[in-house]
Amino acid sequence: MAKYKHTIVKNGKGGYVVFPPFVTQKEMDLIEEKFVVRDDDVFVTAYPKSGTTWMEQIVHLTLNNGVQGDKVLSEAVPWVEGINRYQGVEKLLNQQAKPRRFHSHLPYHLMPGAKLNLAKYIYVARNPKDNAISFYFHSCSKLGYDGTWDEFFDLYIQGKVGYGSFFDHVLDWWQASQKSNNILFVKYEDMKQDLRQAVKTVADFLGVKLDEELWEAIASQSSFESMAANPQANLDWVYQRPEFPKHMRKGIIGDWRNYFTTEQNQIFDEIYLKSMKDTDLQFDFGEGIII
Ligand code: PPS
Repeated sequence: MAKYKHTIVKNGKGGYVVFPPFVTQKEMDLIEEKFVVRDDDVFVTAYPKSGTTWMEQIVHLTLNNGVQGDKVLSEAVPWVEGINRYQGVEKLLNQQAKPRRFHSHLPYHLMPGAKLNLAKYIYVARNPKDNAISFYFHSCSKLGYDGTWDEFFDLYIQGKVGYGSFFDHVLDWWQASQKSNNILFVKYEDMKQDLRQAVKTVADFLGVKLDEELWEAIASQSSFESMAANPQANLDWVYQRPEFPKHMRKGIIGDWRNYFTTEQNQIFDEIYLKSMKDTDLQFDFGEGIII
């Protein structure tokens, strides 16, 4: 089996979780030690490949009066786990932007301030079949993974990919969101179905009043087509392998049908139903399948 590079960190619940190799226990300890959360901080958070960048764009434009500005999105809404690797502690925490805004893929129990409701958190979730496909392409294009889809599928269903099991991640955030007004839980598929409404929901959550013009400007600059054509959003990654698609790959619901075999679909459905049996959370898998 192809090697998926990873590290293992403490999951904040007495166990361990698989992380991408560049987010080690060292970064997590640094975050715990240095990251002082402010009550007006805004965190965009998601299991990887669920629409994080999309929500970063909406939040950034909403808090920036619809103006994209000079910075690339990953600097305008910096990455918490990049505390050591990219921006460094000072740059991450002493942002010019007010309120400060961040993005992260951390599980609920590791997210700065989340358990104490110290800030605002917008969590984006996506149906796990499309998520797995997007994750596979991301792993090949940007993380140097050279395995097949079939091999990746096995890793994904075992939670042996970066940030661990989809189900643990999403369900912890979902349960927390049911008990907290500080967590807005948004689904990728709902954003896809009605982007204008998603923008409104986010603006309301952040306490930003939208007039029609601003509302339209944010929605239009957050469409897949706009973001794909925007080099500040559709970043050229240093590690990007050119033979694979860029970050804005397809941006659709139901692409999993082009890759899942019938057998993989059966295996996945069993795992899905078992993992989701105690929750009222449902996902839209496209073509009217909502489970
Ligand atoms: S990452 O690397 O974890 O931050 O990736 P993330 O941004 O969470 O997810 C990338 C997928 O989101 C899609 N995307 C969008 N879809 C629809 N509309 C818009 N505006 C949009 N922006 C990003 C992106 O295309 C990736 O999904 P796939 O299925 O791979 O295309």
